[in-house]
Amino acid sequence: TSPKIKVDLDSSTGIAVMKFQSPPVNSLSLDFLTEFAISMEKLEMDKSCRGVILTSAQHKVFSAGLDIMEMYGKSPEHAGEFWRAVQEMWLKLYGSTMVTIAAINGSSPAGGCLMSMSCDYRIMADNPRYSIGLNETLLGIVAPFWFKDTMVNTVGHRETEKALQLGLLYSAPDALKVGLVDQLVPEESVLSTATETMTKWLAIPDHARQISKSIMRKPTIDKLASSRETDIKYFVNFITKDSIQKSLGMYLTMLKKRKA
Ligand code: CO8
Repeated sequence: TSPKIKVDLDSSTGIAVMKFQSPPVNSLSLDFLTEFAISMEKLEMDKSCRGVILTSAQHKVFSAGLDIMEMYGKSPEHAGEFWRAVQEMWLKLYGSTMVTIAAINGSSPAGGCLMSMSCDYRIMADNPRYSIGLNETLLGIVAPFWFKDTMVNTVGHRETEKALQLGLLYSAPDALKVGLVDQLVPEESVLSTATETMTKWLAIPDHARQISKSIMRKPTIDKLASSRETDIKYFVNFITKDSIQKSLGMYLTMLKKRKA
């Protein structure tokens, strides 16, 4: 199978670009998440790499979030394996010692928003048609505590409280207003701006920046790291409920219909 993520490391600058190329919408399947974790691990261990830019090769979509097909009509064993991979993605990204920048060149709902928020800095294309947010409640499912924690750490408690209950998807301009993204630029400049920003972040002494990042993020990471099995059990129990499967089924039908 062809790679779902293209990794280009420029060892002269220390900047790697991870380009998601899993058509049509870069949904986070088990295969995608596994590849992501392996790529992150390789870059983390590579002394010549100090920063990673995440971006999409797809037109209009950064990532559609978790692959709903991995949660629909699957066995508890599969659901558990999938959820472990989702945890792994977040632990590796939120806890990375490298500088991470999301170059959000399209819509970024749910798991896509989580990935973006897990980076150190977010640059989004200034297209009002692109949206980003944790819209889980719209699917009748619930964003887990560590999704919530990541959003609280990004935009604060009050905004998160509203956003999670309403399943808010913010247009790019609204996302900038609430601080969900740091900067909007024309679509064609998203990647070049990310590279320029990365250069500034890399000018800071690594050890001092890394420790500062860890001071900010470690308590949030430890909460999940110390309760992974409980979190997996909770997810599997939740997602395999008939009522939740029914909600997901209805949402999938709506997705397909909307297209026609
Ligand atoms: N998973 C699987 N398939 C998807 C997904 C997805 N997340 N998103 C889109 N698709 C499929 C569509 O059904 C469609 O399939 P087909 O071609 O067979 O009809 C195809 O991808 C293309 O989609 P669109 O035609 O909709 O493409 P657009 O470019 O018009 O729109 C969007 C792109 C904006 C990304 C749109 O597809 C969209 O809104 N997708 C849904 C996004 C979403 O709601 N994701 C939520 C996933 S849940 C999650 O990430 C966290 C869950 C936490 C679980 C906690 C439980 C305890």
